[in-house]
Amino acid sequence: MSFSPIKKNLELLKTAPNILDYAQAFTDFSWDTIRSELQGLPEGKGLNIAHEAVDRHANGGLRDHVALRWLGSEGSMREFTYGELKGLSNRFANILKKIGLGKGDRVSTLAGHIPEMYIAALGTFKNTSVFCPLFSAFGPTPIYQRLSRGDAKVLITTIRSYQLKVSHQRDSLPSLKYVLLVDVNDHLGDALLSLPRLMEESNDRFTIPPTDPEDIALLHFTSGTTGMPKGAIHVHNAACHHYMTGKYVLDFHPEDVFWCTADPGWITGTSYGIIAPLLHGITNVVDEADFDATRWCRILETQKVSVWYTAPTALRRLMRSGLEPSRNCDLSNLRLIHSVGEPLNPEAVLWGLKAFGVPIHDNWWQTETGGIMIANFPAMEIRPGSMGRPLPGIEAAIVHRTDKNTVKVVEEPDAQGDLALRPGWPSMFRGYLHEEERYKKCFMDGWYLTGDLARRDADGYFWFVSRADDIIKTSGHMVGPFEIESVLMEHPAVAEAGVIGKPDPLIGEMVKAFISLKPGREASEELRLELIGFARKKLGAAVAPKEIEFWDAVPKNTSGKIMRRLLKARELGLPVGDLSTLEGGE
Ligand code: 6R9
Repeated sequence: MSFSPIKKNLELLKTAPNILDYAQAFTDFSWDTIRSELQGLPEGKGLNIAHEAVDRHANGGLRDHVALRWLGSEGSMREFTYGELKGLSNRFANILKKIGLGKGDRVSTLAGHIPEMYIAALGTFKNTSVFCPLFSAFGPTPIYQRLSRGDAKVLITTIRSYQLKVSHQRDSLPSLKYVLLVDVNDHLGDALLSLPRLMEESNDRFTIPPTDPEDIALLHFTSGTTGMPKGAIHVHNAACHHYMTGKYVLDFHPEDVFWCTADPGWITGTSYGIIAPLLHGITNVVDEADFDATRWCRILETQKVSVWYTAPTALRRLMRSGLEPSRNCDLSNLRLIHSVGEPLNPEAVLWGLKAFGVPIHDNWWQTETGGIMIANFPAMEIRPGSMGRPLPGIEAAIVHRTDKNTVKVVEEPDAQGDLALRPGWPSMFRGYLHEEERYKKCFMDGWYLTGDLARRDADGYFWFVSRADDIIKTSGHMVGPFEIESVLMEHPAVAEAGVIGKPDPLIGEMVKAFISLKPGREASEELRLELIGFARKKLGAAVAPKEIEFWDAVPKNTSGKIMRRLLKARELGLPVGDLSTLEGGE
């Protein structure tokens, strides 16, 4: 079913978009011009994200402008101006320096939306160390994987998360030198320190050391189909891309109040929940609480949010809640809604137009791309169900792989193929930490292959088809099936496990596991519940399987790989395709 485009009458828009003519912006675009809109460190000492995001505003006319407005889950509110954020991030950078961290050393956070997380990110950039946030709802196993693969030297977290998820495995994390606790006032040991106390004792002046734009700033873990999570490396120069997309896609204007609902443990929460709005010197709203339909509508109203960046699962939840936001709340400040992370169904786009009085702009990108690549721009006609068109400076194409390890660009409209990007933009990942081969495999014939299948229509709009691999997106969180299977296999009753994403109308995909048991173990409802509990404890409820089904054997191919494609086809009642390589010759 096709849906009518949503046309824009530019004269009726309250604020003139930064890109009025897409084709012209594309032709005129240059990265040098974008770079010249940033300041650079004094005396030509390079480019540092925190200088651009905080210090240059604090030293200029925005010293007293609110940078962060933090809404506590219990109803409290704290504001931080650009001037205050400069001092606090300086203090944090001084702490890192004092405990011996320097360029390239990894600083992890395991905390939700709390002010310390933002201060730590900015202070880490200032010290030219590497910020590596973790999803706070992860259980102990994914946390261990990421701390150990990322060689984290410092972890910032709460006492509760530390005790529940980290302390028992600290001996297996030899790189982890210090844990800084945000909610204790005294040091609990030489390596278990109170962050408030350290902050109090720390100096609020700090000189950012020379920072090469290619110095590593961020490490973000993402999942692969096989193997454990991969650490995507991003550099300080990514700020150019964050700034550019803040300007052209999110369409920031100086008076904007922005709210990004993404969790800081995923890349949207960093690139757009921290960096992009601060680069533009606007006010960034941060809400500590989890999703709640009524609360969210109130935040849009009371905080006078003008630009809102959220995700399809949240929009569908709002849709289901039966609330009519624009009827019950004054949303007269809300100018733009953007969405990312999973396919945004056209019904949600149409509902959004009615419910909020402004359309929802879908956009597409990945942890690896560091920032938005394809978008519905504010001035552009929206085609409900489409991710939009590539950004200026970005070349995107649909390609087919040939059997000679080359790719052929598909010119004909609406043909399905691999979504590919021409590498070279500033926020492009520079590698997977310690995994050169895995990185190289992402490229073919001068293209970066994204792992997504898509099509492009005759007018250059891109339409998402599916992942090309077995990666699962559940409530917008990326989950690697191998990581889940490995945990399930740790249970003494489990012989084999295969994990898939089962389509779900609300959360996009639900994690489902198929399990075969060891000889002598009987499938039962009790064991099923035990396994669900086991997985939740180790992985965290957000990524653990919600459904488990017992099978006599989990299908594998002749080289022993689990055939998730077959599991999924069976689950969906689809033809199972060519099974000639299946073990046992089914
Ligand atoms: C930013 C982020 C990336 C994967 C991506 C694709 C899916 C993202 C989408 C979308 C359909 C959109 N994805 N945006 N699918 N429409 N607008 O989400 O990064 O967690 O690395 O996920 O998410 O499959 O390849 P990440």
